[in-house]
Amino acid sequence: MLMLNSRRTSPPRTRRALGAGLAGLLALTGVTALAGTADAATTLASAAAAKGRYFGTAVAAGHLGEAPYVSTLNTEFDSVTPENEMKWDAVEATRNSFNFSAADRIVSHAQSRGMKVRGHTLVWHSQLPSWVSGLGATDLRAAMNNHINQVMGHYKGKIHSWDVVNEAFQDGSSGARRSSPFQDKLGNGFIEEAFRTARAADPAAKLCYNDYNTDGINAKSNAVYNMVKDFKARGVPIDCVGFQSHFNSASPVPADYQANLQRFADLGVEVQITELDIEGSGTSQATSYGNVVKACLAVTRCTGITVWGITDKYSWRASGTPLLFDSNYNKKPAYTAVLSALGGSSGGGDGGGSGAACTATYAKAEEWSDRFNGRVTITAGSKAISTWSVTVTLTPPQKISTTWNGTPSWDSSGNVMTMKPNGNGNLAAGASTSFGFTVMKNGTSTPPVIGSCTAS
Ligand code: 9MR
Repeated sequence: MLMLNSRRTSPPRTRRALGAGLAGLLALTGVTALAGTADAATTLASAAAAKGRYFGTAVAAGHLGEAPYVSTLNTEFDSVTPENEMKWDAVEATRNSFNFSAADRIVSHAQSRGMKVRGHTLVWHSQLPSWVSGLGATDLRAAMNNHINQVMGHYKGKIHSWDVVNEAFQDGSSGARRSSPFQDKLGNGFIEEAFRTARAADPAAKLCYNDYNTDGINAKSNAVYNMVKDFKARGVPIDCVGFQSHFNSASPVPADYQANLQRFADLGVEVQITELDIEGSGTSQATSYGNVVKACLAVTRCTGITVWGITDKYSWRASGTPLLFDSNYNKKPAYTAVLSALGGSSGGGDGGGSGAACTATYAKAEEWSDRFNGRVTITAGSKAISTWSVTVTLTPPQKISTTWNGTPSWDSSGNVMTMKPNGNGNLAAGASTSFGFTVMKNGTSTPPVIGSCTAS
């Protein structure tokens, strides 16, 4: 017997006549599954935390108004790195005139949810305003130190690790420094100076050197290794080395990845995987992701992993699919591999399932011009369950007018509904139940994102 449920908690929902819900209910027969979103029993962040690590992602402030983006961020990650918003051109486009508005949005989002923040990045040859490149040595030194002081000062106490200097070494076999205004005008000492200034600006923040193509043992990573060794020997403040870990078929995960992380860790610095993405798809991508996570877990001083974005649709690799969630925020096999390598358990979908507490699958039912019905089917895993909980995230300005066969509650944004049983919590192993709802489109037909199914 289906039970109609029009109970609402804050904020108030649009109310519709009972008839709309009944019509939708009837239409729920013969539905077509749109997006399989069966979910993990736990999340990347909680699985990583159980291993003493953080699991982060690059975030763009411009996407923080997109409900599924935010929902995935809030559910799965416990550290964020502003993808571009803290770079020199973003915060100090004009000399000594600082604009922190976009970066502040990310930091306050993270702080209000207890997430850590990585600072990226203070001294880098790229995304550098032309006024900086045009300065003479004396002025450039003053500008660099002022930039570090102002930016670190603004975020003092809020950043767990700063990429103080980014990408200062050349690719290839030379092991030489990269030509940049800093290198060319201030000489080799600019990195040391930046780190000393940074230590004084926020003594609590960990100070990292960050680079790419340093993931395996090679000429470039040897050069960075020698610099870190020298810094440690001379007491130049450095706490961590970031390994960006941008991989593709031409630059796969190196066989000596773990050994390379370990040799840096043995110098007495933390190692962090800072910008992970792996071009590809399916099983091979998943295997590579799993190997990266296993390498980090095998190195005691590898303290966290950050992927360089949440969803493939916003990756800097415009035509690639290098991330853990596809363009519709569905979990990819790579997600399942990462969660599994972290010791988490998948709720099904892309390759998981055995022993899962429950899975949740979304299907769209009847659609009208102004609304559509959705159904979520909950299936118990290999054990009987007595209750379940699933989140349904809408894209604003959508609203839900009616629900049935569940007990809804709402978050403060009004976009995320948590559905719990309404007399249908007891399921034998492998048994299913479903709940339904009517979405008022308000101009947007985007399907809702179904979050983690948890059960007990
Ligand atoms: O993902 C970033 C992209 O949106 C920017 O256009 C690009 C500009 O240089 O920077 C990207 O992020 C880079 C990061 O800051 C440093 N390491 C390499 C990253 C990918 O290019």
